[in-house]
Amino acid sequence: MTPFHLQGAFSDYLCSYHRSLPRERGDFWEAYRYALDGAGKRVRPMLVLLCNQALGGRVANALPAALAVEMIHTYSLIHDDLPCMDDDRLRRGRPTLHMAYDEATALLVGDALLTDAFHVLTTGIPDMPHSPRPDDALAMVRELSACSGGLGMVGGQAMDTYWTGRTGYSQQDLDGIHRRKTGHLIAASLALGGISAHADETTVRELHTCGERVGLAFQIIDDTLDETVGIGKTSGKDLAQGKLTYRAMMSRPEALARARQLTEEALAGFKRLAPKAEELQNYIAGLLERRI
Ligand code: GRG
Repeated sequence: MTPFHLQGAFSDYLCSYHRSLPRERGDFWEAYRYALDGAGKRVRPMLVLLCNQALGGRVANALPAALAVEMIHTYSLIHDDLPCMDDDRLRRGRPTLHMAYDEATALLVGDALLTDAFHVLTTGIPDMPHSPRPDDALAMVRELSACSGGLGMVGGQAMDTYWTGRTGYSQQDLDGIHRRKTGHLIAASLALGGISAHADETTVRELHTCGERVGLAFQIIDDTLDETVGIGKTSGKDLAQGKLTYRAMMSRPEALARARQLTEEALAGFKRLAPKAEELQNYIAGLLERRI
């Protein structure tokens, strides 16, 4: 399948999930739908699906994992936008969830997305139940929980919060934060793609390692985009808040060169690991050129 068709398969799957959600009194489910509806780029689900395909897997086996990583990513954005964290009013070109609803609803929707992601990962969605092999289900839960929790994304966010407004950090601190905050979920997306194609443990570990490089490159590009107006989120905020960013540490050409180098290393790894890696490689190379 081409990336276009995989995007379509993911959108259909997401729509089916939407349709299956309850309609109860109150804002909660409406806000939950609003969160999932946003015009995100769906990078992580695409990495799951493309990696699954590169390893000769079946797309139906990868869709639950693709939705699960997008749900965790969406929860992280919702919580990151809250007044107690980044206090952002704009996300994906429209009001953040706590602005469109309220803080309590945003907190609860984020909590629910995080938890429900593991349900979707292991059981699929009501219209399309999924029963992964028990060893694959266990491997996916291990990978996704480790990458999203304290040792992964949340821990990276905590380090980011610590360093905000402080000086005296090194490039190692910067890489450490972003490897966890951004890199781990992207690495998990590639690892889950591998597991859904029944790849062996060594291959999955290597997919994860290559994925961390893709994740770091993705963050570097995100930092360069912080200076751009009109990309659907508040521009220049990282700099104004004294955040630890690659742009605070190096020039734009240096940052872009680092992103290119990390991407090339990752692409070489995928070529070695996956017999049909071309679509995956092209997609990852394209992330360097993104404008949003
Ligand atoms: C609050 C638990 C918690 C974690 C927060 C991921 C994160 C950690 C915060 C989000 C803010 C941020 C800029 C994170 C860096 C990762 C990143 C570049 C997110 C944006 O991802 P895109 O560009 O977003 O894929 P879309 O909207 O396209 O899905």
